[in-house]
Amino acid sequence: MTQSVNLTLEDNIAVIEIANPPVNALSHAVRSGLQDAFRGIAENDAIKAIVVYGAGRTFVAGADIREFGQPPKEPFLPELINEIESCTRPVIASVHGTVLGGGLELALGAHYRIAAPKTKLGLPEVSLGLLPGAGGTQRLPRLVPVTKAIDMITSGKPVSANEALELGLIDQISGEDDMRAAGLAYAKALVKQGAGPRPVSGLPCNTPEDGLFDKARATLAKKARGQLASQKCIDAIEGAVNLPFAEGLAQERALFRALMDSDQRAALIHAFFSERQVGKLPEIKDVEPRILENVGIIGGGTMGSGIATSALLAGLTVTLIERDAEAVAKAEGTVSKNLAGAVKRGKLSQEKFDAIMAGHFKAGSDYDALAEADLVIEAVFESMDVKKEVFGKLDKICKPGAVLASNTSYLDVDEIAEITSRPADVIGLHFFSPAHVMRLLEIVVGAKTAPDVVATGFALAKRLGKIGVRAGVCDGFIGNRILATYRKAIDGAVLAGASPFDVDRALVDFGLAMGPFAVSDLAGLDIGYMTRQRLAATRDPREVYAEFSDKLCEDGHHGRKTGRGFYDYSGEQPVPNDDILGYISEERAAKGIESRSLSDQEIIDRYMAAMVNEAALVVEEGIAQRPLDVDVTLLNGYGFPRWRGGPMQYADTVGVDKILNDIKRFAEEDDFLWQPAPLLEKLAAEGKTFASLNA
Ligand code: T1G
Repeated sequence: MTQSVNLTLEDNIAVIEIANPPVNALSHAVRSGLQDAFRGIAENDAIKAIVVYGAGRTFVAGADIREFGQPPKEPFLPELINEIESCTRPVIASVHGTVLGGGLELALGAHYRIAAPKTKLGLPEVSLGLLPGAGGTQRLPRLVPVTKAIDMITSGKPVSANEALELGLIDQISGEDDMRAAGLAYAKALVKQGAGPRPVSGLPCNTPEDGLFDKARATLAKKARGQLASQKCIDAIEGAVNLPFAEGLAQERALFRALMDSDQRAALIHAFFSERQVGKLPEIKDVEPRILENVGIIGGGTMGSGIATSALLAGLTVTLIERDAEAVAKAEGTVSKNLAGAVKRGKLSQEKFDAIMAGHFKAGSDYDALAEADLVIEAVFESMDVKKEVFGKLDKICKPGAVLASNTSYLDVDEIAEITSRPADVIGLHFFSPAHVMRLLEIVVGAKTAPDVVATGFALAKRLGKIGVRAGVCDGFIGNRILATYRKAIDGAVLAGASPFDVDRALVDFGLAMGPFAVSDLAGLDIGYMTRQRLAATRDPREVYAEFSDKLCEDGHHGRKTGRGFYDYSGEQPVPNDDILGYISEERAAKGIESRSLSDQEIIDRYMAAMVNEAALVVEEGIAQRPLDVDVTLLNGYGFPRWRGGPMQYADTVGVDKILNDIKRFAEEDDFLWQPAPLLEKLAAEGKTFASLNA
């Protein structure tokens, strides 16, 4: 027996403990240990039943994802589960925590299932670009309705123990959390009743409604556009209904193997591990974060109220400061509305809502209320003068050791820090709107920011359920700096001959939730306009500057908020605002550009080459610590399609040399915008990947 699987005997019941922290993943050692245990049991007729449970915080949370991409080692999980299921004595899975993927499949291979009250059970493989490849697509529809099996497997969402009991996925909910004891008690009761093995594979598959599978395929073709895994999930489940178990299982395996070899699986697993790696930085290793209970927020606009909502949902105490009673009341209303939305979505209980509003949330206009705050986040107007005035006040009022943070989205955090007497306590915390929804938090580290203040930024991100990414100080940090460049690239595509609507369509087909021009309409064209005006004085005269967005804005069309921008929002659905085509033709003429048609692929190539090239500069300048930091930023703050893993993963997938060749191709049209980053040239010359820099 390996140390990760321990077999003991209690009277005539065999008890198997899986102990492979932190999540009891089904590593090769665990699979071997389980096989040895069951083969030993098969030799011992005195054993009347078998209990399998997990040590630590959870039963098995899945196959060991770290083994993916390596040659699989026997025993393979499907065969092991079949062997367990064929055991001649009843097998009881006694589960708790997050019973996911291969963990749930292991439990389905058992004959009986008992769960602790707070257990979550699910098959999230689709979120890794896979499908349940150890019998899950075959056994689940034999226990629950096929529509529910499709929903669980294609959404990857877990169900609670109560719902699992209602569905028949489990047989009992234990009255305790000691799952060794609960499993033993259940096993003894079964033996007493004379209950024998009850293989799920022997059950008939539930009958699906007519046309269910094709309807599901059509829905997923829209909802998970371009993604392979969810379509293959449907194929596998359909096999469970139409084929004998063994054949359905064989088909599942073939579909699983096809997905395992896909770029989408590599990208999604890259995203999974990158989001766990991104907070691991030498500069904060073993550094204790400062206390984080009492948060002050300056500014109750969309961002300030969103940040307050996020902090309150995480159980922090919040004091929000606005300039006058009217603004305070407005902010209180926004926060209350945000929290009420969380209650409606089941993310917050009514009791907790009442407690927050009764005591954890205060709003006012007196800065002195921040004297005891552990952290103050400034979220006022994006003007350096205004921010300096706020930080000057905070410096006088806040207690020693309080962390002073700015939510600025591009301004110089060092310049802000310099006007305080405590630059080591100053940091940037760039939230993304809506702040109580978006997972990304750019943690902008100034030249003098203390390591424990950086650690506090990451501790805040974790507490808020966000993903913190360390960013250096530059205009736009990581995400907005890269965005500014790929926006220039698509403006260039429009000047060359594409329409903004061609660009949006091509990039939505590429996997974006919304096209960039539609996004700028949503954000407000005046926002981008102000940024471009701010940078006008320092703009290099060699830059080919696209003016059509400015003209649209100067004509009063600021996007959704004024009813017109690149699109016209006066009807049921937004429609292209063809007036913009006039601006663009005039501009091409004025610039002497002979327009030509651009393929969707060229639009995508321009967009991605610009994004990857600027990202390479961001990495080599140390603004982002590693390429994976850029991927995590673009995935969690900018809607980059997760099944492509992020721009750096995309570049590795298509080849760094392809990106470089594209840049050289576009440089013939504009050799100022298209200048290859030295890091990109180096990697291409050495035949290396961006991933090679992620160690
Ligand atoms: N394999 C290997 N390592 C894993 C792992 C896994 N399945 N799950 C988590 N870890 C590591 C993770 O990288 C981190 O490591 C540590 O455990 C804590 O994780 C055949 C093919 C279980 C809800 O998709 O959703 O089964 O950073 O920080 O926030 O059909 O981990 O500490 O070094 O996320 O408390 C299906 C994935 C696999 C579940 C816990 N299972 N894991 O969340 O901790 S595919 C999953 C999670 C499969 C079968 C198929 C979460 C969690 P480190 P954490 P957490």
